[in-house]
Amino acid sequence: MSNIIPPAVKQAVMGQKGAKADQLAAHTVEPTKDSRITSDFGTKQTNTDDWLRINSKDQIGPSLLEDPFGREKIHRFDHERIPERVVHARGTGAFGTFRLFESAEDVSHANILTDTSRETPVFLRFSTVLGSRGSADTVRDVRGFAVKFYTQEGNWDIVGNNIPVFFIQDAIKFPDLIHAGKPEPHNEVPQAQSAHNNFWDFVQMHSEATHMYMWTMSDRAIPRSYRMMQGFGVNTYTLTNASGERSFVKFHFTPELGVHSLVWDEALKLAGQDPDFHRKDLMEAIDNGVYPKWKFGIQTIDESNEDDFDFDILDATKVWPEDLVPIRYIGELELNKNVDEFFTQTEQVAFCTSHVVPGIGFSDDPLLQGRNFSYTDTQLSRLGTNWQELPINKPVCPVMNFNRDGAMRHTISKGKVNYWPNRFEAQPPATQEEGGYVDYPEKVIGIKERAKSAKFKEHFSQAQLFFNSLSQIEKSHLIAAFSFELDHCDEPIVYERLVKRLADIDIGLAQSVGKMVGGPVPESKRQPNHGKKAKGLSQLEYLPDEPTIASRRIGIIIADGYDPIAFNAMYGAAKGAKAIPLVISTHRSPTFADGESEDGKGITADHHLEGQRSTMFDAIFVPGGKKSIETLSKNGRALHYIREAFGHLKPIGATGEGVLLVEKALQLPEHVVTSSDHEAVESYGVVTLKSAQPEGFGEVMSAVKGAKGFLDKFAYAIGNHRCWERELDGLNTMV
Ligand code: HDD
Repeated sequence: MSNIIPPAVKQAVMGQKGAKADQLAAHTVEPTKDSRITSDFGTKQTNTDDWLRINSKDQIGPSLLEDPFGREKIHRFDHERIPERVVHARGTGAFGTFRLFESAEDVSHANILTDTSRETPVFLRFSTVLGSRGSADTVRDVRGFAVKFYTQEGNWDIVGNNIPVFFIQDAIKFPDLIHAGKPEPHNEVPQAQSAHNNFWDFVQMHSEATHMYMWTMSDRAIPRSYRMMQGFGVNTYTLTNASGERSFVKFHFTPELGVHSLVWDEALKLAGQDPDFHRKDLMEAIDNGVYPKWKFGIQTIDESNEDDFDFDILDATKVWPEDLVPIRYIGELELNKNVDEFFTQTEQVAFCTSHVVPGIGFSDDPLLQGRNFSYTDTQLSRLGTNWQELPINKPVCPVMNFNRDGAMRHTISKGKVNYWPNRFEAQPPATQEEGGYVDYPEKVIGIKERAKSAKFKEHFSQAQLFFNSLSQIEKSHLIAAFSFELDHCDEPIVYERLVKRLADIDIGLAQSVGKMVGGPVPESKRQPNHGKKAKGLSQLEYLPDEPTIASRRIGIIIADGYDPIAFNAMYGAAKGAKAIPLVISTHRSPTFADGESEDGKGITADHHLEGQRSTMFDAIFVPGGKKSIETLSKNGRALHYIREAFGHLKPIGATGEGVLLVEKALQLPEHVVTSSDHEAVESYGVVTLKSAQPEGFGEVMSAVKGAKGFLDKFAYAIGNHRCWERELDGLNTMV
């Protein structure tokens, strides 16, 4: 049964590769040199700058209402905006491909989960939750991870997040949660953050939110890149195999590049310095051919084992610990094409949890059940009826039914009848053999009531599990995040209650936060911390499959008189390793190398020091050159660049006189930044080579441990993302 595709579908999707691309192409216009501006009704226009008016000699006269072109242009502009998403308004998306490398036919008959020869086109939209459409990318928030699979049997949407659990167990509470998190009603403050009284008031009173806010206060909520986050379906879905057996399932996406975050000070600064940081990062990587990839995995539980756990497997505030239910990786998702137009693709894409295909179904997870209503409903107010016909939302397989009419209907449906059954037997529903969706015959006996089962009432065990599983660094970031957020709450009842609540998780946590935010510091725990840990919760467990610096941004800081040998070695090697070297000079008019006279060509820097700050780079490199370093040593911004990058735990490389600049900027005790004349030395993520002889450099940048050349050592430091030892030893105070 698993491979039965209705003949009509088969025909329409032959040559599936690119089926979505072909469909979109049919709706895409691209102006050519010969294109001319026309009105919306097609008439070519000669002047789109002056409204038609009656002027007298040298004097402007009244504009004429008669002008159809003027009216049309203003009218179209007046109506450009559609309502932004009520949550997840800020986002960005890209196209890609899903490939299956292992069939999951033992648990599902869905073709997308069984046919390893297929490539399924996808669209993925990332988002923040609380901010409005124009808010900053790097705020502390959950990130949305919504995937639309354009399968041959219809669209399948996984509308997930980068955190595996949720704040509430029942969809009916969603409006309260979001009202509490969004700007407060009396003054519309604050934008795009949970650091305010209402949010913490609400989650404190809803103890089921405890586990989730432990995650949002962790570094997961300030990702370095959308490309470096996990994706989770969060809810429990079901799979049914060809024999009709059903299992429960959770969906996972694990990034090839590892899971990495910004540091908080950097995230705060980036929100102002480059509010589009994450969307630009995604586009830049795809444009550079470093396609983001995720392994796709499933955790499954046989229906007969539903009650075997001390938590309810339908409760979205709980993870299924990997030690109990291992993840089985069966596929890969790659993003490989940026959108052509933001509005018609990223803004108009509409995801619905209710979009499933045969072999995949829902569970009784009370959050999922409510979501299945909400998403289709919200698209009506956001996009209007017939939103499914928009090119980005249209399935690649045929859509045939008797749903008709409504505003903006595009499809022209031929035929004498628009109902079933009909005398022509036209368009009957599909049989199971033809690929029709068959609902699982679930037996349900129960009492109609507004209540949930007993296991849903336990709220702290997994919050403790998460906290216990974090590394020391992650725990200290979590404490700092709570301290920041509660400092923004000015009503003592809010922060005092929340600190008390933290004693339900861990007394040390409650005391550390309590001391920072004020009010009585709890003296004893309210719940014993069970002390257990689990696999897969600390993000430091997720390192890249292959150590790599691909797509990492390296800022190379120079001024006139820079050392061209060191510069070229770094620039070429970084390009070779698919990293992104960017030249930052004191100015963007040409910068001249040591020995190059001003009538030479010089190089044009990508940016000057004031234009892009250290926050926008993963690593900083300073080549030598006597004159260049003399200039940079007197430049406060250059010194700040290095100090700030060090404070944000980023790798710093320097050669020749560049080492002196780094020493001057950091003023660290001697043992911290060591350097040698003859070989590359790495200390606390600072890699130096004083002599800067070409042989000390090496030629390529490979992020593998143990290599000797300067470039390798620097690449290894970059591949490790950040130097946590600096923070552990208290050296990172200079931000
Ligand atoms: Fe939701 C959007 C993820 C619970 C109601 N949600 C939305 C998006 C994501 C999520 C990623 C953005 C989709 C896009 O990019 O267009 N939502 C989640 C997750 C949840 C969750 C992982 C918990 C498991 N959501 C949730 C509940 C409700 C909603 C319980 C309502 C009962 N969500 C919506 C919505 C949105 C939305 C109002 C706004 C825009 C949209 O749907 O298309 O319907």
